[in-house]
Amino acid sequence: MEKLIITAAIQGAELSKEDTPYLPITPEEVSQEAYRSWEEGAAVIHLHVRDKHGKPTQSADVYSENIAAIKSTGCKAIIQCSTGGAVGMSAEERMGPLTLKPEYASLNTGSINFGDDVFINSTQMMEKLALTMQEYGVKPEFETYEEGHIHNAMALVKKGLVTGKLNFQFVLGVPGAMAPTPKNLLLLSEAIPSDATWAVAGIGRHQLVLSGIAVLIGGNVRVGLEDNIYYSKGVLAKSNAEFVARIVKIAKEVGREIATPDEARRILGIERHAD
Ligand code: KMH
Ligand code: ZN
Repeated sequence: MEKLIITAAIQGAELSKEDTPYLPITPEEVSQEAYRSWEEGAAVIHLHVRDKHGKPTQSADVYSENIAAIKSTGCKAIIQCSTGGAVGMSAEERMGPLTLKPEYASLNTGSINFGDDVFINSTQMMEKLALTMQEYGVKPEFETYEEGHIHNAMALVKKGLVTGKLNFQFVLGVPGAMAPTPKNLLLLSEAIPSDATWAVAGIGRHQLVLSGIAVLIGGNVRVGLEDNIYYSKGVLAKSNAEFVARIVKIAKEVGREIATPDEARRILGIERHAD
């Protein structure tokens, strides 16, 4: 089994301090959370950012400010910029951080109901984002919320818009999309090409169970406040680092080693960009 790649999704775009006071919002808070998550064993930071009012933004300037703050802490994790942004943003808006040429970015490969909203990822949007990533030398991670999204991702590959190693993130448990069950996770992990990598991001309390399964069967894991704010029933996590530390503990118990950022680059086929 390959070493375990842990991604920390430290903020997201759909929550606020009202949901949890521990959500990092400012560049200072974001950088501290990224640093602590990396220190505990996260190889990848899935990054969203907020403007001065705490509103989600895809502004390249704000991403740049947050990335500089993260780097200034000494955090060496791979930074994966979101191109999902927040529900309702256009493809143009969402591609903002790509101009910074990050090493890694999320690429959502299908539309879903997202709670009371609709998260739109039309073929045209997916192709535009994939092409822009290709032009900027950014490795995409396919964000898939149900099985049809794997086919959409493979259509991008067939069109030559995504090349090289394929990496999938199965986001399970969004209200409106695929249920966060072990059976569904197995189904998805068997539906992708055998040389692709996969990770699972379970929403809410399902984060822990699905992460545990991934650790055992060779998948990778995404944890963090973007997907789950509770460490245990009724107990808010005080930091993303708590979730990372728990996965490291589980992995160690079952003999799965943790990938460093450089090892994750090799496994995921990511080209290192200069700091
Ligand atoms: N905020 C969600 C609607 C991504 O980062 O690529 C989309 C999202 C996915 O968070
Ligand atoms: Zn996200």
